[in-house]
Amino acid sequence: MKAKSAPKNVLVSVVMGSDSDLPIMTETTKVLEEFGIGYELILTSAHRTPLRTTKFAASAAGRGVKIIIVGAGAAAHLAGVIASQTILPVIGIPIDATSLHGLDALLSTVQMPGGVPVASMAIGKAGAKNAALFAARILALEDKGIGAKLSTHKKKMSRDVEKKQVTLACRKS
Ligand code: RP5
Repeated sequence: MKAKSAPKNVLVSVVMGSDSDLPIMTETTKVLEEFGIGYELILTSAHRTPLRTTKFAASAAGRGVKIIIVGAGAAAHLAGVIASQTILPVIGIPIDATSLHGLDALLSTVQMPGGVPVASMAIGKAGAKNAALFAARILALEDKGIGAKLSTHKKKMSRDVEKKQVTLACRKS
């Protein structure tokens, strides 16, 4: 875990339960980088390092973090455990890490008891990407620069589909 205070520009904590989650969580960090949103990477586990997890969750808001993104697989309690110890918005990414292909992690992440919200994304890479975009949408409420980047991103997606349509049409003829 990082030192007591996060660097000034860190708005998002990107947390994962194991370094084996990194290939998926890279989808999150790629988008945060694209949007110029400062983040920190935190490795902690609800089950293997419960005290470290508590220390992180309890200190995040005080260090200036605004949003916590959490990826975990297996019986994925990490996002919920963190959400139970902070009032920051927590976005969970279920990761496919067992023979249940992420369904275990999805249910553990999404089926939170009333009173402790976790915004659960889809399993795997799409969820990891969307977690960063969701964080950007929250930050855009108070940051016009990020809002402008989101609008540009949306338009680009639309243009890309149009281009693919042209490519498909050419292939057919
Ligand atoms: C969870 O268990 C982690 O988030 C990871 O997805 C899964 C497996 O971890 P490793 O056994 O690969 O370290 O805590």
